[in-house]
Amino acid sequence: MFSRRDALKTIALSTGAFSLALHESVAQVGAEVHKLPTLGYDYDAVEPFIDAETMKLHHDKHHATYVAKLNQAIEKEPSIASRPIEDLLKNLDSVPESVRNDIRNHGGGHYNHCLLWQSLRKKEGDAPSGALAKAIESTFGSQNALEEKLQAVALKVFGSGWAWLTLRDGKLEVEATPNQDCPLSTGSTPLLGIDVWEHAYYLKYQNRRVEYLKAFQQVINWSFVSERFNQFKA
Ligand code: MN3
Repeated sequence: MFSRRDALKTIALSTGAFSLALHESVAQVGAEVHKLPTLGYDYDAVEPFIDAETMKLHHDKHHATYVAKLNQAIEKEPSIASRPIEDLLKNLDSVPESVRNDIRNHGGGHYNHCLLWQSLRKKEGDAPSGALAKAIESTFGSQNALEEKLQAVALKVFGSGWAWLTLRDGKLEVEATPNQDCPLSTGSTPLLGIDVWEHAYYLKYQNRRVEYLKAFQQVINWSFVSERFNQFKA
């Protein structure tokens, strides 16, 4: 019997040493190509703005489900197992049609939430710095104007989706996506994502999305967003 593992090894052998290592590790962990990252802080780290119970459920259940379903899709299409999630989301057209929607929804869900956890921080009073601070001023007029725009766009998302601060063609932009669609799929780079699915706020804020958005603004890790801007602006 020629197993999938052997098949992967054979493909890998024909494409060089680096690929071999990558495919070997993929084969060793079976279907679990993508992993749920840790939050990097405690569930109660951003209390009282976002409560610990919501953080735990959001990370341990919702994000974990995106990762599990992403891995199930990859199990069906091992040809995409070695491709980074960014590559899949940027090039959805190149993903086999049988799993394209799964990659869009669950791959997007995985990527978006990885970014989300890193965008939250414990310390209050953090603000954009350096090049990002300057770009915000020249693009939106002020930090306050950016925050108002983010809130307005997030409030307008009908049903489930995200509001984003992105870099598109080298310029800052505020945009929204439905469901788990990732800005990478339409050619921009997300710097900051605000999750406006009800699962992100319903336990504490119920239907009061605007209160959640105001609280979210208090726990944005602007140092992370500033570093990300420098990384992708270059
Ligand atoms: Mn979510």
